[in-house]
Amino acid sequence: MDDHRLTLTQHLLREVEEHTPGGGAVASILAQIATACKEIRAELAEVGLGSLAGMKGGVNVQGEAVHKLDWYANEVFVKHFRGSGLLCTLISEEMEEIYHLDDDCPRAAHTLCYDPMDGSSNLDVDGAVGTIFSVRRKSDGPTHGQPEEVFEPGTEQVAAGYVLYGPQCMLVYGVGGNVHGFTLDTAVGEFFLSHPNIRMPDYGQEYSANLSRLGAWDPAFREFVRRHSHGGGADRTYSLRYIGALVADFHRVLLRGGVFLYPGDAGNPNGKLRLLYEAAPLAFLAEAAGGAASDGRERILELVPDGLHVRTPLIIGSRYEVSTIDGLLAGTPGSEPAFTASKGAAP
Ligand code: FDP
Repeated sequence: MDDHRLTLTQHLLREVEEHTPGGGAVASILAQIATACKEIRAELAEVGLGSLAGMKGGVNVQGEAVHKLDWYANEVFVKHFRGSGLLCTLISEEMEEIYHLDDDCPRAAHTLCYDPMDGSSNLDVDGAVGTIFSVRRKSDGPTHGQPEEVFEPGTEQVAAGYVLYGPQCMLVYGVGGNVHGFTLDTAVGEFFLSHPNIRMPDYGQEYSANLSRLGAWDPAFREFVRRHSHGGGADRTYSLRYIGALVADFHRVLLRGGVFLYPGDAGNPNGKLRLLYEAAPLAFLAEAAGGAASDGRERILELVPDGLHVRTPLIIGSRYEVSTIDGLLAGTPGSEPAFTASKGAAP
């Protein structure tokens, strides 16, 4: 029996160094992220009993209430990268400004955009939460050290991924057009390869959205939900699954297919989710796994941010569902059948 288990570190050395320009540095960054996330996971396991339960007080740059763990997780990232020589710049949901690691910059060639604690409203109910990350090359041009350094499309990301703190702790990363998943063995304290070469199904059976906002959405989204609910007339009906933590909802879509959507609405034309450290990294993974991500008009990966914390509508998941919704938004619902899923005719 072959009981050899590939560790994340072994995998990074093999995959990232081989397939990514600057691979050694990128592999080291991803390994350091994994270490930071193991520390965060350990704290999460204790949080009900410890001093980090509850709200910190105050609001973040998004005007959202800050949980103590939002703040803690951000500090863990800063601590793990300061002095590492791996990153020049950090851009976090929890920091209004770009954060420079000046002493590291001469050696470092990359910038990290991250959401250290995604879905933190789940923390008080022992629900799943996550961390999202995106690695870009630092600019050596005139924008170096300025926020404009990351005002580039998501196609410029060299690696992206997330950690899901659920019943199991999973790390999923993508580089060079491949996506791989790892599960933490808590007894050993190491991530082991559990989901090699993840491919998102061409279509699924579930959709994920905060339906309480349905009345304020573009009618095209309402039409998708109406048609694909039981009795709606479409050949395919979907079940609704909504965890309320983007990482957890996306993870399900990545493995099982279907679609997650967080549209804009009249009061929030760009929706809620942030481009640089939520939508773009997950779009990078979705496309690498054979899925798609759009804002309803354009690929998420082609959107160019004009601020560190800009938001974007997000439709992400299997190609069939994303193209169906894009078709409804464009007023060309007849375009749906034009997409033929490779696993057989899209129903
Ligand atoms: P949270 O505010 O709890 O951090 O990005 C933030 C996020 O969660 C996502 O993880 C989640 O998908 C979304 O907001 C949930 O928003 P709604 O409460 O509007 O459904």
